[in-house]
Amino acid sequence: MLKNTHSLLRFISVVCLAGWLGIAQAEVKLTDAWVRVSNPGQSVGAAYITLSSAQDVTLVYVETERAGSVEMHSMTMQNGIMKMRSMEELPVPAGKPVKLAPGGLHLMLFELPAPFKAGEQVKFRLCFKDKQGKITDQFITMPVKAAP
Ligand SMILES: [Cu+2]
Repeated sequence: MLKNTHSLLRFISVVCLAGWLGIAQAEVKLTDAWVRVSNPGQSVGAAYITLSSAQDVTLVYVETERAGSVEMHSMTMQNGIMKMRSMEELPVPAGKPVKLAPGGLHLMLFELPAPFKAGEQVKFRLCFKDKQGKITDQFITMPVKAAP
């Protein structure tokens, strides 16, 4: 009986370790995520998030049911004019969090079927590619908030 209990415990700890290693491999930490409130009739919106990863990964694709398409955009000032640029992919270097926030990098949401109202929760899928080219999906629910 004692012997069986011991091997069961060992079995459980091996399973847990494998699960932990699996998560540690690919998981990107997603924090400070939110979607900006949009006005009725407005066809585009924006979402923001901070991405942190223990290894080099690249954000290659984003989607949500609440938009026809999602693009990664950078924003820079050029001669006093804000310029947005669509990015094919967004690198997230190991140990260097990438902050998407108003006035800078953002997720641009196109073809909104309905406005984003404060307090709503919006599900997103983010696809990350690692150095080996392996793609991992991550899901996050972002709250809709007015810009601070
Ligand atoms: Cu944009």
